[in-house]
Amino acid sequence: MNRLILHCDLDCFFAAVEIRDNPQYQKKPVIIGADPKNGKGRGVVSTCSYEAREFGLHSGMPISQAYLRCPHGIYLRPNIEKYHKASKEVMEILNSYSNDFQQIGSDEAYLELTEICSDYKEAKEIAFQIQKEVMECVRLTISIGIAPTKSLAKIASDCNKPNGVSVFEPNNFKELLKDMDITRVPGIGKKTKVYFYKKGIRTIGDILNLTLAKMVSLFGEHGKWIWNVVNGFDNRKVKEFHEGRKSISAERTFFEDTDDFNSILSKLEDINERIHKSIMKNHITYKTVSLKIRFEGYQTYTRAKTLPFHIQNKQRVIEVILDLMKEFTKNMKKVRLVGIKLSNLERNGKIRQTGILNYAYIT
Ligand code: TTP
Ligand code: MG
Repeated sequence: MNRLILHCDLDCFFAAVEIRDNPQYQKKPVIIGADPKNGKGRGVVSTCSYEAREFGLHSGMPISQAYLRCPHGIYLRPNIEKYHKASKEVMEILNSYSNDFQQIGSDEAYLELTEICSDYKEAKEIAFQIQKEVMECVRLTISIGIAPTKSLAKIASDCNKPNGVSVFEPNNFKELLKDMDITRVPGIGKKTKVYFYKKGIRTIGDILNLTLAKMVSLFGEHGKWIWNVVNGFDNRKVKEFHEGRKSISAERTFFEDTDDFNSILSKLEDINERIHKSIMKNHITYKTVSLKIRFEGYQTYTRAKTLPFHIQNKQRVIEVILDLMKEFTKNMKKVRLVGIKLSNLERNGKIRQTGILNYAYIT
């Protein structure tokens, strides 16, 4: 139960991209989907802006019905290529925060931060940092839920849209959930909710008041899943380390661009510490160490060094990184982002040792 999982979900994704690229659509009801043809069109709404949602419009609604409710809306056909590019850019940012990353569809992803953050406060800081980076780089807002399980994180990310961060901690999530409508639970949609309502179950609190046995007797296996979700029992992993993985990396953006060497070094040490938690847990050794550095104005450089054989040595990584930094320190501009990547991985690889405590590195 003391895991830290983030669920990130872009706000009204397709519509947000169109509004980003056409500022005249800001604060207007924007609907992406089929051509409404003055109310006679066929097809459905893909998504719509929050202003359009105030008229009752939503994904999947027939476009003709949407037009009836909101004839003055801005109706646009989807531009899938553009959304694909934005999605890729956002996912790259999200993936840079954790190697345990799982993309769902075009605008959602889970990140496991259990080994990366020590507490919920730290996870919340990362969530704000992600929002800032997504806004700066892709100019979109993203809502983030933080919780001890994947399903609770998904419920949380939906609680404070748009551009929200919601945190469910192990000791308070039931209190936060209890007054919510059962449709907040993934797996209870508009159709299924009717069965629950018929039994007098309307809020998540009503489910929390039932025993597992009662839920199973009422709704079978589905009831068991729902009961487990709201009670925080969901062991699904975000992503296990897999043999095919080519690298482990992490990067961080500074809240303010800096040329202070100590802050840069401490950020690098922090990143190094975090990736080594995963490295050690999965018994991985690596041979190539890469530095990524981005300066103000977005000039980005990567530099790598391949060692003569595989190692697992935090200190050595920092030494290599400092070595790779040297070429930039002469006329150092302000730094915006730093990252470390370890590649040429081997699982359960042999680590050469010289002393009892230190892993060897021979140049
Ligand atoms: P969602 O994340 O479900 O919706 P959203 O991002 O538009 O809105 P929210 O702020 O509530 O997260 O889906 C992501 C994109 O997928 C959405 O922008 C459009 C597309 N989509 C469809 O084309 N058809 C659909 O039925 C749904 C649900 C989504
Ligand atoms: Mg979304």
